[in-house]
Amino acid sequence: MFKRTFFTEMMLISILMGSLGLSTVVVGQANPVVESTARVVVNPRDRMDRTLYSNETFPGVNFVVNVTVIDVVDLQNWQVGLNWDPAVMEYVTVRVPPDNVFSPSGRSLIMPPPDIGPGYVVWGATYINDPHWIFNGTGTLCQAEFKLLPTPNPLPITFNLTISPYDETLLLDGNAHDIPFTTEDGTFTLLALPDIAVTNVVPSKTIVGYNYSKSLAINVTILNQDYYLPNTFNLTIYADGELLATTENVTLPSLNFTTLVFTWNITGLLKGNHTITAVTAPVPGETDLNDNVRNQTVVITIPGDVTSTTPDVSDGMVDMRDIGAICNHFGTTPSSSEWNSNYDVNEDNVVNMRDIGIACYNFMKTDP
Ligand SMILES: [Ca+2]
Ligand SMILES: [Ca+2]
Ligand SMILES: [Ca+2]
Repeated sequence: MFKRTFFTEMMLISILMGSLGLSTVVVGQANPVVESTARVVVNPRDRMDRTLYSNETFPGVNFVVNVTVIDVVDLQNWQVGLNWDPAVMEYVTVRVPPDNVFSPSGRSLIMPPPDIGPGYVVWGATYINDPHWIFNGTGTLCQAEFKLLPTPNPLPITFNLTISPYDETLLLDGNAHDIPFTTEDGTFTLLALPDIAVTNVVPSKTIVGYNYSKSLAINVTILNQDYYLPNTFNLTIYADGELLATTENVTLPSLNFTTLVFTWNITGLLKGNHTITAVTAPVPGETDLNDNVRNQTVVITIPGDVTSTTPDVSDGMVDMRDIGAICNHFGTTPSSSEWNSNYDVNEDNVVNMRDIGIACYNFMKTDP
């Protein structure tokens, strides 16, 4: 572990260097007895509610805490030890933010490499005090970054980020004397947030030759984004705003997805844009509802109109751009890496001269 003596020596060197530089600091001067009310506190950056949400703190996603000193007088050196349960979170880094307590001094900081171990980090900073400058007041000492680890514990769980006692956490004045302080540990609660999402709506084709399809297969993928718990969802599919299908009471383990297939009868649909909408009803306690709805457009157009100046987007006209695009997919089948069902105009699972012939038949026709 980081030894207090090491850091104290470093600060004495700092003071000595300051003295050699004609600092007004007198080493050994009696420390005036001041009733200190300084506090060192841990709190999450930008999260004063001290709550971490599982959908923001998946394992691998980092969060940052501030270590703040409140109402300090005559601060020139600080050292902070932080402790945590290594089964819950993992150390990433420590840093001093640009607005840290020593930034008004304009000096380069002297910072030893942090002492890092399982469930703890000890770190500190000071500066060459020449000319004399000290910090008074309230400000950020440093920031520590962690990432949350998966936990088998039932949620919610509460965990602490604890400030080490006096041998590892120090506030020192310009004469390397201790500034008394109290500490406030950080307490965090990780909540299970149920979250279901429609992640994909994939029709068998997105560009349909008018009168060539009787129905489309619609693949809808649902993901349980809840990191910890299974969720049971109901899914409703709409076609052009009309109810097409419902599926109820499908249970997904945490972080698992399923793909459900629906059939959309498109017989008699007119040319133009048509919309498939997949909606999962909120599961109990769910707050992120933006991803519960997903739309997918299907275009019904002149057979052979498969592209435009925007690749793979039809424009209601068959020209050489379309014929060339179909030719570029000539010979492809569903097992081909280049397969794109939109180029199989007649839907016989191969792009060949039949598809090119259909496009040629409709050459330079426009819609409607
Ligand atoms: Ca959701
Ligand atoms: Ca076109
Ligand atoms: Ca074909």
